[in-house]
Amino acid sequence: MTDYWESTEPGDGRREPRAQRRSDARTQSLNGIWRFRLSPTGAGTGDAFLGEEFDDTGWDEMPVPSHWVLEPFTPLAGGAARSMRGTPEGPLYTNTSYPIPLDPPNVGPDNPTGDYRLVFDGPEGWDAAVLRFQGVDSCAKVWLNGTELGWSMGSRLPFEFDAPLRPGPNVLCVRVHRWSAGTYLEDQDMWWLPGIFRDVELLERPADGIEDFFVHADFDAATGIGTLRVDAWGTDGAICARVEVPELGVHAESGETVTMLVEAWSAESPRLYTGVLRTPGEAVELRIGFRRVEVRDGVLLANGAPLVFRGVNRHEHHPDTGRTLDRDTMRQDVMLMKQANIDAVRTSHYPPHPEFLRLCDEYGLWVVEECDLETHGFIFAGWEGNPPAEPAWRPALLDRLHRTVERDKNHPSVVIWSMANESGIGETFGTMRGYLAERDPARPVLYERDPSYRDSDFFSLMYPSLDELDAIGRREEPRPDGVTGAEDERRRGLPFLLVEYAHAMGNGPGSLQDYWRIMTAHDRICGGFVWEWIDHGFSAVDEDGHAYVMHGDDVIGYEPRGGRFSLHGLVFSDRTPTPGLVELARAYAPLEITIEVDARGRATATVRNTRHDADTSDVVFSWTAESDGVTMGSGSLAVPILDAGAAAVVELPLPAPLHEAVVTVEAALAADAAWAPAGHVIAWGQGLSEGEPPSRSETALPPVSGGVRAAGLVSVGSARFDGATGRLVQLGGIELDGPWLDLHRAPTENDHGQGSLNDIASVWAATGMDRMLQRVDDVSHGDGWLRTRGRTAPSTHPHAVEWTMTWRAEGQGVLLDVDADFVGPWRDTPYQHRDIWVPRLGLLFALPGGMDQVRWYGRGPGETYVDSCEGSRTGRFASSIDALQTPYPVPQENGNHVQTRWLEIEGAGAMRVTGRPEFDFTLRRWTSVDLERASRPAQLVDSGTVWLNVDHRQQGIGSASVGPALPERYRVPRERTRWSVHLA
Ligand code: IPT
Repeated sequence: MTDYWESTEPGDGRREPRAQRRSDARTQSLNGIWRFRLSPTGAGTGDAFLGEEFDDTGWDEMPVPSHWVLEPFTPLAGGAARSMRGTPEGPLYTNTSYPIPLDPPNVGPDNPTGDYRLVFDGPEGWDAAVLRFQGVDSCAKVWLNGTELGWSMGSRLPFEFDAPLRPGPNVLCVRVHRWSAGTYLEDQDMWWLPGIFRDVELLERPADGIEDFFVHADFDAATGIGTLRVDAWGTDGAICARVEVPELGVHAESGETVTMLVEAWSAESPRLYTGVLRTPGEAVELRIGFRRVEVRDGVLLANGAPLVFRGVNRHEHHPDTGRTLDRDTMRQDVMLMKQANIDAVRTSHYPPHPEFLRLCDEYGLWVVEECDLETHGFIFAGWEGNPPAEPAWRPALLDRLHRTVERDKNHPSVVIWSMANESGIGETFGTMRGYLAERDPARPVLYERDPSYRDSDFFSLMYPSLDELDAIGRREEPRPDGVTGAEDERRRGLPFLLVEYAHAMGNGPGSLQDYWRIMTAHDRICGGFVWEWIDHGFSAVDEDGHAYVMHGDDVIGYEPRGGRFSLHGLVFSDRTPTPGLVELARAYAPLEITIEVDARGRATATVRNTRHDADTSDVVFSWTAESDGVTMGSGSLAVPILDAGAAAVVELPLPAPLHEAVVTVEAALAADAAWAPAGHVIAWGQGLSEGEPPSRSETALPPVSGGVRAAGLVSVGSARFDGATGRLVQLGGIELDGPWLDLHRAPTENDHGQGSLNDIASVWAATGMDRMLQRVDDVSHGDGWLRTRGRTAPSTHPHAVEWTMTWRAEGQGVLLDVDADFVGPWRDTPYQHRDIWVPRLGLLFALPGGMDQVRWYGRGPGETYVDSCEGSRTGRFASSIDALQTPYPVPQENGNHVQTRWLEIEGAGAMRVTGRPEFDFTLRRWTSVDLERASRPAQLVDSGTVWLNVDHRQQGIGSASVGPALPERYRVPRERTRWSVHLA
């Protein structure tokens, strides 16, 4: 006989799935400290623990809810209680592969199994009770007072049993298997975290209670009429219950349809009407949001208006408790999202804790709710035996969908059901789709992975390039392989939903604005969901007491590991926003503000309301004008109230006339909102007036001579050079060294590509970009000038950059002109099949370690890259050098600033770099090579020198760890380049 945990059946003995609710029926939480014992095989501790007399005092204690792999307890081998983190017994992270041999539905005898035991006093005076588990990973069998109630799989889904309680002490026993047949359906890219990780509760079931209910609340945008029908069921089928919504004057019966004028629900205007559904035995809270979501003429509409999701994918994660989240943490996610102008969430890749959806209803987020289903790892079997294609698995797949839909059907925020993530193709999707069409025809259905899209109301892809997305928007995408003409034609008529885009792993993603511009340019595209919201890292401390963030590669002695792919969020594991979230907030801004400043210093602002439905009555506007970062004027700005989609042009009362002015208009919340205080900036725009190009003095220099080298120091204005090497050694009062022509950066996660695909970092390593040697061929100088000519190249290879640096005294300092050319057979090498480009083209200086403060004028205050800078303003900023570093948990290139006009560095003396016209800079206390070598932040130590990179250009950050290669326009082209910079 097969063991139940290796059965393709979803469970046994459970009650029918039904709606989550708040009701006046009593509840008793069984959360708390339980007794726990881990065993190495599926047999657990045997049957003894079921006995009432069993003495469990020698067992471990385990909080419920929690994942046992994250809590301290006695290891299988014995010894003192400790956490399993970092060992193969602890949390394991895989991306696509299964952590067990692919032999469905078997998982093998080695199956860590936790026996849980709780003795509790039963409630008094209840008619009947239900025992509910909100989530157990991955399979649980349950006994009450020695009697088996049943078992269940489906980790992120609730299950319930009738619970024959008795007065006084009751004994609840739960056996939880780490691996089960359900594991084959749960191959989401995340940590494998077993345990009773969501709430356990007793629910009173009053006689004449409401077993289940379904709120149908439609909204007709043309008339403003809401249509309400609440269906109700008791244990024996449909029942008659009272529907009371006092605010709407509704006093109706279940099953009855009533209509009235209402305000619609939307993410921007989350209007909820509170009511009660009542039988003699029970009163259930109703939170009704009227809205209609539909696909019409290939466009997704909500309440009659096109819906474009400003979305993110959200996993549940906490750096200490894994997927056990408290309400405050869920609320924090919602607040942070709303503050960053995010209006939609895909619950990748499973139903979240039900409280999260309640918050989405209340605060306003559109939700694409995904069923707990992913069979990604069948890719390693060529999709042979993929569960959606195997009839034996059909009940299990349907069970998961039923439990998703039945639990969450009453949430207005849930607007789309997603049947699965990355689960190949199979007939069962048709069955699932059929169930949805019948049970809940009011919500469109998504499934991304089947190229025929026959069971989906959306055409959808992950990680297309900008060009591919644009072609899709124009409905000109190529026909995919393996689909029929009819399927292709149907698909072309569907709206396009970008289910995942922009890979926020490490320092990334780039191109958020580019994607958003394409998404909003075409009706067909109903928005997208960034991958993803949060890094999945665990808090950890190394042997030396340094805190670090544990990722998939930190599990020692275990394969396969998904490695650092566990860290790809817009917020770090502790929910600190990354620079990527700053950029996204601007891309998703609900108002578009563009400013034009003409030559006479007159400025106008065009404000366009790009919200879905809300007007701008909640917003106040203000303006500021700055010249070289100094405020010249500011004030509030009267902008008429704009309906969604409307625009206005207003003139700005600038003080006249301004030279090189930056004019900023901000839109901020006029009053406190539920999700942000008054004054929170939701959108801004900037305009720049053109200044005069800086004048430059040209001294005629003699042509480059051969081999002249001076001894000792050579002065040019306030600068002094080593006559032999031509290197700058003194500037004003400070001693420094350099510049070296620098082509290298510490690769970002995205530079590493995915596998061998788009792995530009290994091309850089092969081309020796990190070990360039600088040779000086010639130094010549005269009155007020010095010129150095040289060649920068790695050992081994024939390719090089030849350059000339010419210095002239100018003003208080020196003007440097650089002329650099790529020479040699950059392609005639063993790696010629790869496209080679360089990460940066610029100059590296070594400054005294005593430098510590910076001021600059350019983009800021956070880090910026050429493909991720529109979320940062142009202005004057100040920081310490230490605060310029973004603490990515895996060290990599960070802290760049594009479009810098000038930079002042202070500490051990002062230095100023002025762009002609602009440059990129980074400043750090370690080198790029140190940054590349470090695997944890604590390994980055002060080298005693401050390293300043002044780049003509650094390449963008992109999304290549999963997405397309970096678009060409964000690369650093390998071509002859001339640029200038002034140092003083
Ligand atoms: C895609 C997955 O759906 C998501 O869970 C995550 O793994 C992401 O990739 C990468 O971080 S699937 C991939 C094959 C594009």
